[in-house]
Amino acid sequence: MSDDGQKKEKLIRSKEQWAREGRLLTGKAGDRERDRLPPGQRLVTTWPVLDLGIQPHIPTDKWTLTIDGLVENPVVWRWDDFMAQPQVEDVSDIHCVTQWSRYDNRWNGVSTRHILAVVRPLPEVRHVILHSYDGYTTNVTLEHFSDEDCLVAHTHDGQLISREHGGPARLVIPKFYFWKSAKWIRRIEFSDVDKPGFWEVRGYHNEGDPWNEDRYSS
Ligand SMILES: Nc1nc2c(c(=O)[nH]1)N[C@H]1C(S)=C(S)[C@@H](COP(=O)(O)O)O[C@H]1N2
Ligand SMILES: [Mo]
Repeated sequence: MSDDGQKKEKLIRSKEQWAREGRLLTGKAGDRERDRLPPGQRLVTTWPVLDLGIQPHIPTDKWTLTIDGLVENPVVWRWDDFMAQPQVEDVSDIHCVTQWSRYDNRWNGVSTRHILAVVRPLPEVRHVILHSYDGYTTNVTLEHFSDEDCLVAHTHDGQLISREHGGPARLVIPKFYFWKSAKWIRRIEFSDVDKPGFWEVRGYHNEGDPWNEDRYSS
């Protein structure tokens, strides 16, 4: 195995171990109305980079976003198609399961509500599976995906999202731990069945609500 491959395996093993041991759990209940900072989190002003060590480079002229599965109108957007969709701005907080939180991130992009209006999921859809260019996947419920603060973002705090942070485009699902916010998004799949993603099959919680401290599955 390559050095990078070994580093990645080591990182994955240690996260799985954390999940088994329930590391970082405070056992305190949060209250999203009362506390801006969820239990066990600490505020940072930097923006850490977390991924599997592969940061795919997708030039915008090669980039496509496929939105399909159980929908009436599947689409494949090239970059220009994506940028021609109605644009939104949303300011939200990031909460990473590794305990850092970052306030007031200003995101620009295409809202998930607009995506729903374009593709029209069939009535049996309950889950949304996010597929990325690095092979990463993650799953969210249709309900969580449809929240008004969710978007496929190309810009963060006024600058195009850098490659390390998931550019040219990434999901932002602010109310859940940041592992749900897929970087380098390639495909959005609407499904009637749940398909736990990369971290969800390795011991992370299926929903990941920071105010419930949904870090791990057990
Ligand atoms: N495609 C992809 N998306 C991903 C990841 C990844 O490895 N690949 N890591 C997740 C995790 S665990 C976190 S905490 C955030 C980190 O985003 P950042 O590097 O922009 O802070 O991306 C999430 N999205
Ligand atoms: Mo993470």
